[in-house]
Amino acid sequence: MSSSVIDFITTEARFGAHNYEPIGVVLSRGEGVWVWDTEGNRYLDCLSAYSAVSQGHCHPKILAAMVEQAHRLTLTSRAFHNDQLALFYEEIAALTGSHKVLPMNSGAEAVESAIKSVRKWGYEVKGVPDGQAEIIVCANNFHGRTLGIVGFSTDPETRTHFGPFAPGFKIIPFGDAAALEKAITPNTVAFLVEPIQGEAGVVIPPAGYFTEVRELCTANNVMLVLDEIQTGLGRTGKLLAEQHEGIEADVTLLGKALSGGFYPVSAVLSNNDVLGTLRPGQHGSTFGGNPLACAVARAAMRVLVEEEMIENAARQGARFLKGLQDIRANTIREVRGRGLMLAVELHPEAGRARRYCEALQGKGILAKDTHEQTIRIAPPLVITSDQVDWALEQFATTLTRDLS
Ligand code: IF1
Repeated sequence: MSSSVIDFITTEARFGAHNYEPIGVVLSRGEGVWVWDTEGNRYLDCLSAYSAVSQGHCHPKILAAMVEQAHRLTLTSRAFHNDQLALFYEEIAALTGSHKVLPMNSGAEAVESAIKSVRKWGYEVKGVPDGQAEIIVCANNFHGRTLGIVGFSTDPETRTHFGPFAPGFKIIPFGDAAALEKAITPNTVAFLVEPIQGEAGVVIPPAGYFTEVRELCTANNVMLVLDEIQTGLGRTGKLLAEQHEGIEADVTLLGKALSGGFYPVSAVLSNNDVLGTLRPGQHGSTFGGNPLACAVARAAMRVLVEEEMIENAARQGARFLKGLQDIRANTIREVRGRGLMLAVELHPEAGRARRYCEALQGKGILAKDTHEQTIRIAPPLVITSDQVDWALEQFATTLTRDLS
């Protein structure tokens, strides 16, 4: 490593809270699927900033929209109207088939806003006694890092020594509809779940699970809240992951790629009166729904559709998944994926996934490990067949080595 790279890393270590353990690379430029480090080395980005850069790094049309808006008006607060918010509402509602939209900033803020809204709906519409609303979530969930959210995490890393936590959450196994049926009570207001568990290592539920979940929620007047912050906007080869299951959520959460990686933009989408329960002064945010965020998100949604990135994610995801499945390596326990949301789980005796990610870096691939044994693979949705084939060669040569 050159001295300048070491300077960046040591300076980060000197001043920064040590809440991440980044791979030893200092990035300075991105374009499409590629990123370059400060020494000019090029990498294929197989993380896409955890699916926030699905449209590819520095997409020129999103950039142009951001620059144009930034010259005109960036932030007004919601004390006044602006000329971008209504257009954002119309376009995201049309794209997702939603009727009501609550614009927020981070994904966690969208999750927290959804929790507040479904509780309020529970008390004011469903008739749950005040303070007794219950929300069911799944083990191994990941919905963000706020205190409310980590309070119902089952991962010790994300919750230890952050308590005390808010009550009102029940945890059931992911993929088990019978467990959901058993957990529902008259005070249950919602079931909050990821269509595919991302941080857990791209865990895909059994076929038919969400059909049963949808029926159970409908039958018990429980709001189905799908956290599509990572799975949404084309990542799994459809606009929303729920479409693979042929169901519709009552509340859908979007974030990350909603801005193409240019700006924190998230949204709570509702197909019923959940968001209708919010009255002026009962919820808000300084930056939520600001004109710059809306202009960026409008461009991010537009290019996703106009450049057929969702269809490409389905095509290239199938190619990538088959290529990974064809790798004959004793290190691989399981390959999982839907669209371009993929993962390779290693056998424990193969050693930590981190070691393989470091070896992949040497082959020009940036990928991230999760939970010790799994390598997540999520390139931008603009990846081409040639780039998939090249990436597969790097994975094959790396995964057939024993780095235990
Ligand atoms: C970190 C994980 C991924 C998310 C889902 C809500 C949020 C996220 C399904 C919150 C955010 C990010 C957070 C980031 C790393 C990354 C992550 F590894 F942490 F779990 F993607 F899997 N719902 N995920 O995936 O959105 O508030 O971050 O905008 O915290 O390290 P956010």
